[in-house]
Amino acid sequence: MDFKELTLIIPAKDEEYSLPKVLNEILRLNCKKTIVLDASDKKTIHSIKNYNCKIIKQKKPGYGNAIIEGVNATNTKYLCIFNADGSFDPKNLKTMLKIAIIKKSYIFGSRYISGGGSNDDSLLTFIGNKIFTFIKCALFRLNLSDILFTYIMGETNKFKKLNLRNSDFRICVEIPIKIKVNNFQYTSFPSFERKRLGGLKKVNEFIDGSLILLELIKNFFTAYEK
Ligand SMILES: Nc1nc2c(ncn2[C@@H]2O[C@H](COP(=O)(O)OP(=O)(O)OP(=O)(O)O)[C@@H](O)[C@H]2O)c(=O)[nH]1
Ligand SMILES: [Mg+2]
Repeated sequence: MDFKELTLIIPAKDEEYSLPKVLNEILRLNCKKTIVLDASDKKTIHSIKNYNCKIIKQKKPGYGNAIIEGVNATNTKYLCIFNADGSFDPKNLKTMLKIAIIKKSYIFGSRYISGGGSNDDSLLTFIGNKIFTFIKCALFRLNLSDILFTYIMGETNKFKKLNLRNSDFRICVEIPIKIKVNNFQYTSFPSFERKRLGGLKKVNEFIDGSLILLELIKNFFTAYEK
């Protein structure tokens, strides 16, 4: 198995306290690393000037656009969405890649299966994550235990075929629904969510939570496939 065939897409906005530590941790991994930076963010780019990574300044704002632009710029066979805040444990990457290759499937890191967990969940996010995952899996018959973690690895050409459109955090629900609609294989892998290393979270539980819920309902009626 060759890490050279993997690109980590690292979306980052105001992560000057976390991203250098994240890069230190993954420095020795022989995969490509593409940082997709919010265009207004000057501090993060300064904080990583000594690291040799590909940096893309996103053209359109929002987390979703960062993922879309990162996917479009990737030319390795596999890619993985990898947060810049330290919450994703890189020790999972090797096994995730192995499974992606053997099963030809997308891998979803999951906090809520045996072997996974979280240091970062509050009671609110724990309950919210459970409810959203339940609603989504019931509505779309998806067999996933954690839809909002977004530690997702898969084949780059299959990501490109999803034709992702959401500019913000709603892309977290668009990805698995479209994987299901396209009949692509997917599976879960236990992962432990660590606390962010520094800086502030960008997700607002109420605003983004409501948007995600509305997106789920909208998709139930319009479904991307119809
Ligand atoms: N390029 C880019 N990255 C973003 C944007 N919004 C969020 N991110 C990054 O996306 C990742 C996920 O955002 P977080 O703020 O960690 O969201 P979260 O995991 O719900 O929040 P925490 O619980 O604090 O970790 C982080 O690496 C952010 O820096 C954006 O608009 N543009
Ligand atoms: Mg985070």
